[in-house]
Amino acid sequence: MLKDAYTADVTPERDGEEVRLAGWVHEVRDLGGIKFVLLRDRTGIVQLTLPRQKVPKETFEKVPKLTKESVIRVEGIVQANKKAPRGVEIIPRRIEVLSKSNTHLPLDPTGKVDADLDTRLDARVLDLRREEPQAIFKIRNVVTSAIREFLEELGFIEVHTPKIIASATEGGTELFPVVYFERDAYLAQSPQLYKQMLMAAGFERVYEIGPIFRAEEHNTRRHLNEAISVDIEMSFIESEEDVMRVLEKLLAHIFRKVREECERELKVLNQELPELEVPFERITYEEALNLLSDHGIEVEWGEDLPTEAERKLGEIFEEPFFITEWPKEIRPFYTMAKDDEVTTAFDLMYKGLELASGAQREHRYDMLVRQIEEQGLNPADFKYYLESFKYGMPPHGGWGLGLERTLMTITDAENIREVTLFPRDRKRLHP
Ligand code: AMO
Repeated sequence: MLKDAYTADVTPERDGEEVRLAGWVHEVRDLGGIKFVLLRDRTGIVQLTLPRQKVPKETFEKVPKLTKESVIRVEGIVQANKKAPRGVEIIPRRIEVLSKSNTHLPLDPTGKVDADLDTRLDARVLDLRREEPQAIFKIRNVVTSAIREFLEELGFIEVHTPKIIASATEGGTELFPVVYFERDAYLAQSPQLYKQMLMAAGFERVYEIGPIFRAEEHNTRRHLNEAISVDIEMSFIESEEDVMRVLEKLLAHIFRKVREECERELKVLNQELPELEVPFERITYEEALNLLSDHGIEVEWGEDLPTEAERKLGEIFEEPFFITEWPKEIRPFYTMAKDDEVTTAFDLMYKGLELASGAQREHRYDMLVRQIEEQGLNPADFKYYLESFKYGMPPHGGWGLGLERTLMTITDAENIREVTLFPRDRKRLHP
């Protein structure tokens, strides 16, 4: 390795020790007889101090030629110094330039010069060097680890289902067509049909953390055209309550893990995470409409909740909550109905965002075919899916949780693009 320590490992207690560090030139300050370089790596920043008398001439003379954001490697001695940032500095013996940066930067990664989101996303690689995005993506990693840990403890196994598919699952309008040899194919909007087929295959409990593709035409702050969804499917449930309980406990577990493991990152983002108490409150769709009406927002029965309504509910409920018993006409064909009007479908809401939706599924073949037809779809298009219901399909249910939306609530990001490395939206296919 070219280095044996991170900048965060350099502490006053290591006074006198020799270290080898490497990273980016954050800043250079040249005061003539004494020069300073701030060296940044993924753990933070340390000051290199070069008094003319104390460092080799060749090293001293290299400093004025260092360009910001160049990658350098440093060998030097740790020196405790109360006046230095964090009370410690490095007196370098050797500085080696591993990769010189152009002097004209499209974006200032020190964050001192404000840039709008579009400029930042255009120069995303430089933007990601900033402390805040670094914190966000470390948290994102802790979140996915927490999900795997929690679900596997409950006996779920991770699966990977196809992302090139032949038929729509969440309604036909949001599909991305792809050229698949001589046939029509699409990018998967959801692992829905496959996770259900795995219930017929006897897996009983599966989860997937994978991409979903939605040809949403509108640019909003909470939609992407490619997002990551955390999906589960679970057999032998008595009702949708069984999968809702998994979901609420998972969210509480995620928050706990991030609180425990991301103290530094939360501080960088200026966030404090609450302890989420389970069970979350549950209100029916009808109760939600009444509540909204009391607050001056009228939504007609059978309509999806508009953004404004979701936001209002986010003001009324401080904690995450479920909306249950959604009307039949606005839920997908695979949802099990409760009666002629409402279904077992639920949404998990928090901070004005829909984080997840799920339901118990219709596992009875004849009923399922009827529901496909009622939605104006052709059962023949679902031949292989439907086949799996003919030879023993247990009662089952599940949900899909948006990973980016979950991260928005944890990091308080105003825009979903902030929590996505290289977001895909209507206008953005690069970088
Ligand atoms: P749904 O379509 O509600 O349900 O998607 C599940 C969750 O995925 C997230 N999500 C998105 N995030 C960002 N950008 C998007 N364009 C986007 N679309 C969806 C949301 C949403 O709550 N098959 C069902 C799930 C199930 O019943 O198991 C489904 O896909 O957080």
